Amino acid sequence: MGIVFTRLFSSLFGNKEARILVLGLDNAGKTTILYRLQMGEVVSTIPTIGFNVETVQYNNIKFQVWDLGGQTSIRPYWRCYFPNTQAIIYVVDSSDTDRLVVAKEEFHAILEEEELKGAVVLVFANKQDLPGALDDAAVTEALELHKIRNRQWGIFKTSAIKGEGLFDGFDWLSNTLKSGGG
Ligand SMILES: Nc1nc2c(ncn2[C@@H]2O[C@H](COP(=O)(O)OP(=O)(O)OP(=O)(O)O)[C@@H](O)[C@H]2O)c(=O)[nH]1
Ligand SMILES: [Mg+2]
Repeated sequence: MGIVFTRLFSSLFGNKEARILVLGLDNAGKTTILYRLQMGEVVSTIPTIGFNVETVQYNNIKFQVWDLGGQTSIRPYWRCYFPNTQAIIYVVDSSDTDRLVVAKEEFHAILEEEELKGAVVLVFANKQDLPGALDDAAVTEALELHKIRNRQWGIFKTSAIKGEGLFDGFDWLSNTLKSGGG
């Protein structure tokens, strides 16, 4: 199909494409979430050196999901992936309370980035199945989400291992993107 016809076809049926970055500290559960979304299964992961990218079709949106490694030495490379991003999914290990301050600092550094000014932000308070995990209200406070200005954001409690909360987050994200966010 020619490009014009493809575009017309897509707009008639509400198909939209979105480029999503999944960011967060190492061990937060980013890769587990990516494959849970894509395959509906828990896969055993190793720390990501570089990135994984998969396409996830959900709610008439074709999400191109980029999962980047979160280790300290790799974080400076996140910015190479910033251009043309419609949404960021920021994943937090809600049980790793010792590193929430670092998670907050990395998060607010991302929000400052010029190239990500228009991106919608979805936070996953992950690992809710673990004892001592902070709930969404506590993670909201720890990440200082209320300081966010001029941007649509949402937070959802998830357990990637149990498959809970991920699609609630994606519902919110697809509705937000369809209504013009990102
Ligand atoms: N209990 C529990 N463990 C989880 C959950 N999500 C991920 N994990 C585990 O946390 C560990 C790290 O998960 P990954 O998905 O590899 O983490 P990552 O954020 O991709 O880490 P990097 O690639 O190093 O940035 C693995 O042992 C996962 O099985 C969850 O919701 N609950
Ligand atoms: Mg990973």
